[in-house]
Amino acid sequence: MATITIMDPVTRIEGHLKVEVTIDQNRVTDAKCTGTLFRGFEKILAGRHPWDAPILTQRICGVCPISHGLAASMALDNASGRSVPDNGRILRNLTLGSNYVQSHILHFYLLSLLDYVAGPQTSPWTPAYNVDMRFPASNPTYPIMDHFVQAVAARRRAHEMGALLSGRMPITAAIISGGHTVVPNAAMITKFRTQLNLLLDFIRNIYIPDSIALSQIYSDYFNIGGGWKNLLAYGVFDLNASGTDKLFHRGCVENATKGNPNNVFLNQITESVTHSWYADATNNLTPRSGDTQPVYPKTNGYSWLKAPRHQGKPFETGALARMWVTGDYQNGVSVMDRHLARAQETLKVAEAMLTWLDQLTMGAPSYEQNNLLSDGEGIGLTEAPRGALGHWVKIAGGTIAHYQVITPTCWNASPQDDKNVRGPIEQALVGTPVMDPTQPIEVLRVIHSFDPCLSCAVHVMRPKEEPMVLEVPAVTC
Ligand code: NFE
Repeated sequence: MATITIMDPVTRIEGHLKVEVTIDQNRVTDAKCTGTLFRGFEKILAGRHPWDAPILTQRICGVCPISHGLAASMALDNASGRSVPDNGRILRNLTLGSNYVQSHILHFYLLSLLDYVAGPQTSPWTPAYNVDMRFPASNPTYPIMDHFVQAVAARRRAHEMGALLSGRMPITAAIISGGHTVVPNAAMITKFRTQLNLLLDFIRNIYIPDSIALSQIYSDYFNIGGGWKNLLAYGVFDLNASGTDKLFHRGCVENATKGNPNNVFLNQITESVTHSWYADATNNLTPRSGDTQPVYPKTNGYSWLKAPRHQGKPFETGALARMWVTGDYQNGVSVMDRHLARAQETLKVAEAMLTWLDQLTMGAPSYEQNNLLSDGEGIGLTEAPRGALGHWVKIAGGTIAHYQVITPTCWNASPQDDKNVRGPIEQALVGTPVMDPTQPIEVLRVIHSFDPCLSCAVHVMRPKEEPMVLEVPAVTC
């Protein structure tokens, strides 16, 4: 007899996700992903000064704020026709690269590994499911728990590198429309290079071997969690001023097709709200004309996430999609392929950062001054660590008239669309074997392989209590 298991909240992700799976004869037969909070940043931005967008949208999430600051800045660059000097482009890449490295290390060691290794029976490793833990925790020749602790230090190092170039992390005021506010100097670059080399040691000698060891011990997970196998990337890390050359390319593939990817058609990206708590009048709009009109409760609605589609189809985004579209990794689409592609991407980005450091020009500007924008429209497309990220802005009379954000997790954790087609994580869960429905560790492994961040996808909540008024006392100096 089929049983329904509800995981609410799913832990060791960012933000609030509820997943409901139907399990029949020890196999998942249906799945529903629910984003349980309303984000509302599109509403917050309306009427604000355009230059507020890179600052405010970074508050969407503390894990990938750099990507939001960059996407907002790129949208404003695009709207104003502003160009970014080479130093600005490279500093943006280095800041984002630092954020990628910290995010991927965080994901593998702190958010995912404990699905495979029984950690010490103490907080923060407990409570936890305790089935099918094949990765030995205390093997003297392979001290995975030592690596876990080293990963915390490595992640801090990556944050410190970002802070060297862009001020306090994780959220920075340094990435703005027109470039980057920092003028590089030799001391800064030397310190950054020293930290990066230490980080590269960790990635090459610890993270990559750990990801390979995991994939060998759990090789069955190359056949679990594939889903639709449609992959999409906007591309990221501009290598020239026009952005036509990128470290990771733009493109998409269907059913894990190898070879040259297809084009991404921006006017064929739409968001279905049939199963989302938004007004049906806004169904299947492109983000250029999309709207954020909450309707709760709603018949057939089960998530605060909309359902983004390209040419009407669901697409997975993330490190595997980037690596696949660029031709760096085309082994397959599965739980273990996501982990391996993410680890290999971390190395590729860190190695590229070393070369970018050499391309900075001391004393050259990082920012192009330009007139204040009063009317215009722009799109900022980049890649956050978790995948394709887009910001769409319209400006009228000097303020933001319209703003829409589609995050990677909105693509990945989307609910069903108007044709009742499941989102990527939902589909990846179908067919997953579950040994013990009371401890569905296999379900958790599939979900975690996408590295979901529901903070990015949904954010603002209204507590039941009365509004709280905070008075900030005057400061006398
Ligand atoms: Ni909150 Fe984010 C990333 C973005 S995921 S972490 O990476 O954009 O939706």
